[in-house]
Formats: sequence, C-alpha cells, structure tokens
Amino acid sequence: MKRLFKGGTLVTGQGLRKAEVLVENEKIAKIGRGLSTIGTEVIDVSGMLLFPGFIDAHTHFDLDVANTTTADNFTSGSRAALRGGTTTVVDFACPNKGESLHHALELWHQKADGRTFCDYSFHMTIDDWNDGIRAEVDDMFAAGISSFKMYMTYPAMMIGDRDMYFALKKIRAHGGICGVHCENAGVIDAMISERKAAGKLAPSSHPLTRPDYLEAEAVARLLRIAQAADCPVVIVHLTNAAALQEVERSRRRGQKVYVETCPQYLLLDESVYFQPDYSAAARFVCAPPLRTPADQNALWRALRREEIQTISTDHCSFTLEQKEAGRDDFTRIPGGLPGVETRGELIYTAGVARKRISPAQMCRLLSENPARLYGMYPRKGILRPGSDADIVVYDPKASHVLRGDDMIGAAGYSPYEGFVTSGAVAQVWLRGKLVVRGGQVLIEKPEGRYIARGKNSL
Ligand code: DUC
Ligand code: ZN
Ligand code: ZN
Repeated sequence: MKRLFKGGTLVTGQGLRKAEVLVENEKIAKIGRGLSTIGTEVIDVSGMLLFPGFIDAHTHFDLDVANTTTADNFTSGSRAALRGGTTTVVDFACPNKGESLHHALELWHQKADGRTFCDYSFHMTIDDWNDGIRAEVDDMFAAGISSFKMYMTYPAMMIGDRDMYFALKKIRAHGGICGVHCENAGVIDAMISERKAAGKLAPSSHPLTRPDYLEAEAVARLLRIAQAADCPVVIVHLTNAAALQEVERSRRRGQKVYVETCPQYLLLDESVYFQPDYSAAARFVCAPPLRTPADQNALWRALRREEIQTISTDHCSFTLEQKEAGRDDFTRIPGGLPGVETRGELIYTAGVARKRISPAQMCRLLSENPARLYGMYPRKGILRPGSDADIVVYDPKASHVLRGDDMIGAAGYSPYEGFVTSGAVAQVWLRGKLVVRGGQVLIEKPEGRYIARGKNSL
C-alpha cells in the first residue's frame, strides 16, 4: 500500500519544509517535491503541518500509588495518547523494593502487551541496589532497555546517595542514561509533620511542604553524585528557576545533563492549590507541585535557549473520586495529573502560536530529542526515508476548547478545562495506518508494538 501526503508542510528539527511524503506500508519511503502519484492513494494535507509522531517519554499507566491504581491503564491511556498525537510512550516499569528487575519487566509486559494502542517501551526503575540488581542491569540492556529511573523521594521507591552512585556507575559502563525525580525527601517529610501537627491539612499545604529550593537542592546533589559517577543524567519534570540554575552550573563544569519539563509546569501555577474548594484544589496535586508564574517564564526562556531538551507529561491520572482520599489529609491525595491527550495542542498553542518557541523546537522537544535520548532514533522522532510512518497532521487554523467531559482518558477531568487551542490534531498515522481523524480514534483493537531501544544519541 502506497500513500502520498501532498500539499502539507513538514515540521522538522531544522525548520519548515514544503514537501510530499510517500509512505509504503509501515515506513516512509520518500520525501520530496513532485513525487509521482501513480499507484498511490493521495492524502490531501493542504494547509496542514506534518510532525513526526510525538513521543511521551514519561507516563505512568496502570501504576499502584498511595493504595490506589491510576485511572488510566495501558489501554485507556494509550488511546488518549494517540488522540493527542502521541504515537510512542515510554512508561516506567517499577519493581517493589526487594523484587527483581526481571519481575517488574515481566509485569509491565503483562500490563501493556496486546493492550496498548500506540507503540510503547519501558524505562526501568532502580529502587534498591545489590549484586542481583547489578547483574540484572546487564540483562535490561539486552532486552532493549537503555534508560533507568531513580527517585530521591517517596519512601517506597527512593534510593540513597550511596546506592545511586553505584547504580549510575553501572549504567554509565553500558552507555545508558538515567532519569531522576529530584526532591529532598528528609526536609519535605519534616515540613509535612510540622503542618500536620499544626492541623493544616488542606491541599494548600502540598506546595508549602515541597518548595522549589528543596527540588533545587536535590538537583544539585544528584548532579554532584553524577559527577562522581561520570554518568549523564536526565532531570525529569523540572519545575523551577532555582533548579535550572543548578543544571547550568553543572553544565559549566562540563557535565552532560538533560532536562525534561511538562506542560503543567509551563501552563499552570500554584495559585490553584489555594482555592477554598477541596476538589478544585486537590485535582492539581502532583509532585513536584506547580510553581509560580516567574518559574513558568524561566522554563519558557530555557526552552527557547534549548537548555531543556524534552517536554513529556508525567501522565499519572486519578479521578476526582480518587482524589477525595485526601479530604482530611493532603498527604493522602494521590499525586499526578492527566496529560497525554493534550500535550501537543497545549505546546503548539502556548509555545509556537505565541512565538515562545519555533515549530522546529517543538518538533525537537516532542519528537526528535526524546527519540534520540532514549535510543529510538531514527526509527522514531523524524520523518525521513526508512523511519516508521508515524505522522501527526496538525491543522494550524482550527481551534477548540478543551473540556474534561470530552476527554477519552479515564481521569474524567482535565487540568486545562476551558483552554482554547490554536490549531488541532487533525489526523494521526501510526506506522502508516490512519488511527485518529477529527478527534476520533478509528481503530477498535490495540495495535501498539513494544519498541526495543538502543543508546542515547542526543
Ligand atoms: N509525581 C506524581 O505526581 N505522580 C507520579 C509520580 C511522580 O513523581
Ligand atoms: Zn517523578
Ligand atoms: Zn513520573
């Protein structure tokens, strides 16, 4: 089957290019001008932008958190992702402490295989360090898992400095990469106990007990540990200006550091936690918390200067009923926001249409850089001959209002209720097949494939 996408403008990591795209079965066969239409189905994409399928390298589907399970499993989460133009997700396989990495990998395959609408892969979480896990890291690379994750907070998953150092050295020996959730666990814990003792149990205590400088402290400490281990790291979901300064300091010393941020930190601010209505505030609880408008500006500036390499979502969805668990105690609110369904339109609107970033930068942030960083390039992340034909057809002239009621993800609400988009995802093609048109997912059954990954090439 040959299809010719004609009349559109390609968005590449270098800029815009008027060209036709010939797709043959699952792959891109040719890109050029005046390509022959003989024997092809012509897809008229006049006036449209064509992005490489977006990659979301930070999702949590079907994850048990705080005695509950995320609203989205791999099926509902990946359908929502596809609808928003995301054709590949990289989720976090997460062993319980004491369990093997192999067990976690098997479990995540059980959760995802045959149930996922978009292509998918896994990072592996390391929350413990011993000879067994050290040996298993070798096996992970053999299974196409070249990226890992560690937490500096959350008692169930956090790892100490010593073990983090050993784990980073091991990952470095393979040329792998590690993402780290950076927040200072001890002081956050102390501040939480102070607020609880004072009877201050509302959602407003959430940001007050997880301040920006305690994220910056953890970033600085991680980067010194990474310096000792001589290992490149990714600061995941970076939220604020103080943390960015620590990254810049370590880059000036010559360290290789990558930064991810998320739409919620660019578009929402901490004022939402101070609403008197519990449900209105609790729906925004995530960690790290939303920050200030000044932090948002610092993140946009850093995106424009290319000090931040990727925008993922940290999609970790809970219904408002699940968020009720913290009505009498903010620490029991399951943390996380839905985001996979809206990332592309949010970043196009707030970034490209408002001229904070260029279309080429958006292409790099959502597609090319995550593909390179996580070892999927050039199969994913770029429109070029030989690549998977994952294509987002974006209509820059359309507009619609984001409504929780219209979302197909399972959270049942959107943090971006009422947001007016500039442009819209018009079509999504997954490996040469039309899977979304006009907001409708057209396929009935999950067709996502597991993507074994190689080394970072960013
Ligand atoms: N933060 C959240 O809010 N949810 C999931 C994990 C995380 O780090
Ligand atoms: Zn995290
Ligand atoms: Zn996360």
